Amino acid sequence: MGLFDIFRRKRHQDEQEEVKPTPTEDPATEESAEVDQAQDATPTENPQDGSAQSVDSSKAERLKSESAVENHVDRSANEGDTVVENEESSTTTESRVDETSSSQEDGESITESAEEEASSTEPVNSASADKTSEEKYDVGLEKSRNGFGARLNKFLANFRHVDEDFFEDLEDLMIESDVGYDMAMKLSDSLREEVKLQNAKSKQDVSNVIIQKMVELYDDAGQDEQTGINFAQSGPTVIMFVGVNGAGKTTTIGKMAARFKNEGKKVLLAAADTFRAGATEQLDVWAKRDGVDIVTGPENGDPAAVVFDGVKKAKAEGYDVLFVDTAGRLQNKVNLMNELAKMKRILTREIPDAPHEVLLVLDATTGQNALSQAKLFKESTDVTGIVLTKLDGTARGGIVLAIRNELHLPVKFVGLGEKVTDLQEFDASEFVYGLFKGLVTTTD
Ligand SMILES: Nc1nc2c(ncn2[C@@H]2O[C@H](COP(=O)(O)OP(=O)(O)O)[C@@H](O)[C@H]2O)c(=O)[nH]1
Ligand SMILES: [Mg+2]
Repeated sequence: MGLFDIFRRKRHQDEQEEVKPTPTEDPATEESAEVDQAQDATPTENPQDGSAQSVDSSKAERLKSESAVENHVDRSANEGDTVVENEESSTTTESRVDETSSSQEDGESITESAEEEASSTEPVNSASADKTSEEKYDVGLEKSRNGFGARLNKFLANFRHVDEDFFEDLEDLMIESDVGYDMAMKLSDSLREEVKLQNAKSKQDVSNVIIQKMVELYDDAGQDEQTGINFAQSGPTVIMFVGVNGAGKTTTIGKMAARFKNEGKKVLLAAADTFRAGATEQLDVWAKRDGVDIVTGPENGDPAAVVFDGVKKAKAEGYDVLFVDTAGRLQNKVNLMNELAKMKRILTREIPDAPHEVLLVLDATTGQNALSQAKLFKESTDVTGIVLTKLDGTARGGIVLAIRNELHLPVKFVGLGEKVTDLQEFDASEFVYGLFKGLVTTTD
């Protein structure tokens, strides 16, 4: 069964369960009626008749303000940045707002605030631990749904004819939502055919066709993807984490270690980011919090030596998983890539099929920048998968589509929040559902 069929089925079930709030008899102000319409994908053949509206106005208000915020967020200034230069732009969403990467001079303050945040992160068994994976996706993708989704909705609410302008505007919208140029073009090409074929005319028909095509293109691009972790047949599984500073490597290791430990695995961490001040301590905080062991080295010491100690210990003491944290930058890009290659060689010498995974950690809030980083890392390291962090912090969840389409690397985990339990295995159907559910109705 294709991804879109799963999507439709889920949507249908939800629609059956949804208790639609009674439509406000009072047509209220022009404005709120308009917002309702933009939010709700239900076709309003007769806009004077409020019967098709089903969204309460508080949600609409929030939607309005969030999309305003979204428009305000500065797009990553330097699309062609190199790995090393990108470091400055990889901060939290909040600090990215209204800031171009080049204006960020003070790298240290970013480091500190990132670490503060990491250490203030709730430990395991926080309240959100009770949430199902579906709920986590739902909450974590709220911003994207209200950004990307609502823009699409507004666009559809305003269109008159499916003509050339329509496709051009749609392409722009897709590109601005980080879907990627290539994907946007593929989508509009296949839509031209499909809209004709399905004789889609109403807003809802066209909306359904767009989402269907987007999901299908996404589904097709990921046919052979392996999203699970590749565990060793026997002996320790070695998972190496790479990515620019601030992307979320250390935090992801902390979260993933907690998860594996809870599954009963014996976990060891290797703090091979000896370059960045405080990086070892940050990982150590996680080790203590998770109750797992850690191997460290001196600051500015040889990271490969830490890897060596780690893999020796993992083998000798029967660990199930070894996580290797690495530096996001060294003196320059070449050094960084050489260092990563050296670590890999050491691992392979000790365990021939190690590293079993090289996970590239990307910050979803950096959009196209994350994509260009990924291309650089991919060129010099055998990346086996992506961890896409801070999806909760972006209104442009389209990045997931671009990753699959342009990088052909599986997204294996996603970060949907800062809590230890907010790291989730990537689930394509939960993802597309969380993103687009408001835009499709299955009832004709
Ligand atoms: N909201 C949110 N914040 C995250 C997520 N993952 C990481 N972060 C934050 O991103 C910041 C940088 O993370 P860190 O692990 O230090 O990045 P590193 O330099 O790649 O090791 C920290 O403040 C983390 O709490 C996520 O999925 N959602
Ligand atoms: Mg780190």
